Amino acid sequence: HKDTEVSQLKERKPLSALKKAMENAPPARDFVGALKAAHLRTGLPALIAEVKKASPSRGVIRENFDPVEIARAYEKGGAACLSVLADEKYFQGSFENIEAIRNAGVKCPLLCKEFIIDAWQIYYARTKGADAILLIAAVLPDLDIKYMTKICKLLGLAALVEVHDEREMDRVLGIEGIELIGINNRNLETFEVDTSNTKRLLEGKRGDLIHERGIIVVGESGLFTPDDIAYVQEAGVKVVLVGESIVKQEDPGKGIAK
Ligand code: IGP
Repeated sequence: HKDTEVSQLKERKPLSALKKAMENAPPARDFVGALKAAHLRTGLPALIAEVKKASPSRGVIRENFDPVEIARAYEKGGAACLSVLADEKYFQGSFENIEAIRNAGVKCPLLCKEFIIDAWQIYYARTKGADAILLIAAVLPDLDIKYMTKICKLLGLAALVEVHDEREMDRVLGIEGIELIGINNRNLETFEVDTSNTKRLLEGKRGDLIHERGIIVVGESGLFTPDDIAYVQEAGVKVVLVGESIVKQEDPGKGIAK
């Protein structure tokens, strides 16, 4: 993702303007708390429902895409939190979508889905009303993950640190203070999905360590059927992140189990 166009970085607002925008932003809400509460209430994996128009592997997933309408349907359907694509180039998302959903009064906490490569983007996401930030281990050195999770904490944001293989999982487990780890079942280079990825990465010592530390694991990508959800739950996840299979439904909130 070297060539990811990070439009917000091209037009960096001066720090004074950014600070002011952060002060005026609606306060950060408890993303992790919402996930825990939903899981406790139902005994099922809590759902992070993704607002996603298109993807590099599938092209346009939903033609008449209204982010606020989709977000409202997810909330009504029982999603605990939402993930909102901000990346423009590959996913046709935007930071304005985050802002619009937040301003529409949707109560589910919002994860900003952007390729974060510079800490400045975290502050920017906060000005748009984000409650959580995705940090992708495949594109960030350990030191960056360390200081970016600290910045998130200082701003009251949750950090979801995403891994897709054992090597990345071990790197992330070597960093203190990580609360949320996402296991991506999609290989970011080949786009292939394999839900057994989640299971493999939670076996043995890694799973024990995650359990001991009380880290919450999110199963991400390629989850389509109740069997898929049951499979990753069995593997140890308490939260799932689902996009395609629900965003393409006529009523995106309908299939969600409360
Ligand atoms: C959702 P799916 O297969 O349900 O649409 O996947 C989500 O996991 C996926 O969009 C995703 C993603 C990412 C997108 C996971 N990690 C990083 C962009 C960047």
